[in-house]
Amino acid sequence: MTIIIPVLGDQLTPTLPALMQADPQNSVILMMEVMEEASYVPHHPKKIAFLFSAMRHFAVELRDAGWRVDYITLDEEGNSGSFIGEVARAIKRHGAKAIALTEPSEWRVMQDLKGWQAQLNLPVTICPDDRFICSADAFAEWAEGRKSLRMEYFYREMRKKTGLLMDGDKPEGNAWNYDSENRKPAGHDLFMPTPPRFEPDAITRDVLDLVGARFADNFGTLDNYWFGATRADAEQALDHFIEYALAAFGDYQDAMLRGEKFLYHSLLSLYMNVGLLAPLAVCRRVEAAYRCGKVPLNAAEGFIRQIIGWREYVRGIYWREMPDYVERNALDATRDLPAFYWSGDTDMECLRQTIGQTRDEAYAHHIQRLMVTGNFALIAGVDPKQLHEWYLAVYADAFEWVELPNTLGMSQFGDGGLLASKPYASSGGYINKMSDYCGVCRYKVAKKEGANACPFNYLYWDFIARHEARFAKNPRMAMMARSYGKFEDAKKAQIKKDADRFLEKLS
Ligand code: FAD
Ligand code: DLZ
Ligand code: SF4
Repeated sequence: MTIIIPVLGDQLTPTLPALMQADPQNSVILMMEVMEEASYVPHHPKKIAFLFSAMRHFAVELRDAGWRVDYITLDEEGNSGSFIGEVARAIKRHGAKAIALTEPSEWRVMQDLKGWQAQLNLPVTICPDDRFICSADAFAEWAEGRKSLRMEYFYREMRKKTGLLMDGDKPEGNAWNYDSENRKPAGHDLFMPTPPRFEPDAITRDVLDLVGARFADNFGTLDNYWFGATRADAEQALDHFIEYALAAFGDYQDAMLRGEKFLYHSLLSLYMNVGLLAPLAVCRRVEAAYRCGKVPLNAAEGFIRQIIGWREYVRGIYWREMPDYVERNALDATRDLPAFYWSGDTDMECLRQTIGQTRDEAYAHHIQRLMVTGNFALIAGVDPKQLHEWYLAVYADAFEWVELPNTLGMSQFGDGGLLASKPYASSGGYINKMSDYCGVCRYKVAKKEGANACPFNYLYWDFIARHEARFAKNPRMAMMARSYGKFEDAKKAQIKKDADRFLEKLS
């Protein structure tokens, strides 16, 4: 009896549960490039190219390991454009009697898949995805009955569970979190590691031609394509990060510099998110680098926290809160996403830099996403769903399970504080402290009012004003609400005037 095993674009792991329980003799692995997935948001061409190239290389890896792989390219004649359409065609081609696959990472695809059995009239087995440290059920159990779901407490559980950076039952160095040491601004005199570039091979070149021809109108450039495509490439990127960047990762995690797109960041999210690197194995390598004295504790702890803490935590939130999570808009923000998010055409240097490098690389680091593009949208009152669709489209590592809680929850406070204890809103002062953007900006970061003042300055207070009553009840925002309340009427009126003028021009 032939069984079809669909392997989706972010399931590029040889030990995938659906593969582990299959017999290669009677299985056909089905991999599909389909328009439905390639266009549910207008993905950055580099993201599509990365997915297709990694998928095609994985098909080679599977065939070399003895599997039969049926690979459908996007331009193949008869490609129906959808997962179910391609599974139906494959059933006919192979006379298959059953389907088995690993659960998809996104709600949208899971819902679709639940209808397959009835629509295809064949048994469909869905295996749980074991590539995470905390399953969705275990997260729900942890969350059950808690008044607050702060990541920090979840993270401590994950440290205990994995034993990472533990000294018996105590945290290494006697503290769980070294974030306070991780806020140094960077300068151009620092040595910046250059991330490894992977020259496109014949497979990737074919993909680049295809994507260039089919997705030329999408935001983003294919030029200077450098992403890896295989497990070996991803391992090399990890080695490089540990060798050259990890030691300073903690110190400069929040820094931003003009022209320096990567600083000491790992650029590993895209490989982990598609299954080319196992998150726990990555963390064990980082811990080993600390244990042998190669990197300091604040770097290793800071990095491991992002993965076994934030990455696992946002996935737990996603599966617990979907499907209505995507519709939440606690701050009633309704402004359309400004057009410059799709062009980079703005005279605010911080946004110009961040959106420009997003267009060029399908990458921006966490603080650029959170405190530049996210912060601006938050204080300008942009509709969180529109912003979510932008983030989902423009980053090579963007999959809804990780992107949505980060955007809607952490960055936009759209869930009303389920994920973040306070909105990540700031005036220009924070950006000025952590970057060198403001020095060359047409706006003056030190100016609070008038046409030349940094827009983040008056938009920040306008944001506080719009939500004064709500923030007065939030222990972490009450001080700002009180400060605003004490402003003289003339100052309040000026903030409103500047914000209205700016926002009117924006729309
Ligand atoms: P590093 O800075 O080197 O961090 C190491 C690793 O930690 C990352 O590779 C990633 O796997 C993990 N990590 C760090 N922060 C987070 C976080 N907040 N949530 C989950 N994992 C984290 N990350 C994605 O993988 N996909 C997304 O679509 C995505 N969208 C985001 C949207 C917004 C608005 C924000 C604020 C953050 C988003 N993040 C997303 C989290 C984070 O910005 C990226 O993981 C990180 O920038 C990826 O670059 P890196 O690999 O160089 O990370
Ligand atoms: C992101 C993406 C894109 C652009 N294209 C495909 C594709 O053509 N085929 C595929 O299997 N996967 C693709 N992906 C990744 C999927 O969107 C991802 O695997 C699912 O969303 C998981 O729920
Ligand atoms: Fe951004 Fe304001 Fe600084 Fe300009 S002055 S770069 S707008 S924070």
